[in-house]
Amino acid sequence: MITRLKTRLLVLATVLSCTVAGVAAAADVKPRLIRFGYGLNDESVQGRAARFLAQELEKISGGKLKMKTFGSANLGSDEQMQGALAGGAQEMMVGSTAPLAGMVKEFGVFDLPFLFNSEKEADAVLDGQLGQDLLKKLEARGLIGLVYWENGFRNMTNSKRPINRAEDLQGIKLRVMQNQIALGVFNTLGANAVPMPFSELFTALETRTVDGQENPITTIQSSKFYEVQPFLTITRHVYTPWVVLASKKWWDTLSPDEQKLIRQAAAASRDFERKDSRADSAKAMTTLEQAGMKINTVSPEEVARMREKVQPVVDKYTQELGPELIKQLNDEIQKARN
Ligand code: TK8
Repeated sequence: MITRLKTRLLVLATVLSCTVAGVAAAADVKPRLIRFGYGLNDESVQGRAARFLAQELEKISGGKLKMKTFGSANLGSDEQMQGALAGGAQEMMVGSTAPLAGMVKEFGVFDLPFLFNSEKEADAVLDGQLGQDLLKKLEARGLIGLVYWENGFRNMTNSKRPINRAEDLQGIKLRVMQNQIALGVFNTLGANAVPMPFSELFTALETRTVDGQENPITTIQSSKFYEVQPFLTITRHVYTPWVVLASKKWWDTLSPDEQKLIRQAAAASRDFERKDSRADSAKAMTTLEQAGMKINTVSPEEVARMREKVQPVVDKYTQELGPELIKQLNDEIQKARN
């Protein structure tokens, strides 16, 4: 009797521990602590998705893969973190594609203005052949590109005047991301473009070191740019993706089971983040209006004029990035559009 009960208990205990630890128990997964850095604050879309990723990873690894998230560029700007990952000093991060173009120039395709018309087109290209090929190119630079999150369509804010026409940008010192194409585009439109890491931006706007900047609505709201920027102009001039990255040096020390769990959690975070970003964008617009920002939208005719103005920059970088790549890009967009 007693022995039977003991056996039963033993069986029960084994079943329980397997279920609790899930896949991770059987698989080759060691306890690890992963540092994950990002540039925006904890209340941003980025912050919420980082917490989601950490929770998801901990859950599916049975508590073994723990992620500590560091927002507000506490581990450094996008560029600094890219360097830390490549050198193996930090495990993971999420950041914009624009500064990545310094490592793999082809990421510059996402800095070409007025490319995508909708989030759907962006998703198709990012999750399709071109987007995935670009992620693979990162390996030679010491980075593993996992998934794309949405940063989003960018709009302009400034402290001087509403932008109705490109000419209104004359004399405006406009902070741009650290990227050659962005610099060329905004100087050609007539602004005085100033490249600067995001981590220095709020202070630069507050002290009037620069007059304006451009970012998605979600960021303008979460980073409280409305406190120092009275004018918001809806231009949707470019769509910037964020990329979730891992250090290749570190990645190569992981077991295939561990890599699989991280890829799985990253994919779940992508779906969560895109949905959250799109819902947040609509809400953020209302918040910005209530905060007293003066909001205008550039007319489709003016967008067409701006497009024409920046065409020489697009032509220049089409040559530099490779006309075949740009053709593939336009074909994939066209396919998503139809
Ligand atoms: C945050 C940045 C930000 C980007 C920028 O680290 O720099 O303006 O849009 O999201 O990556």
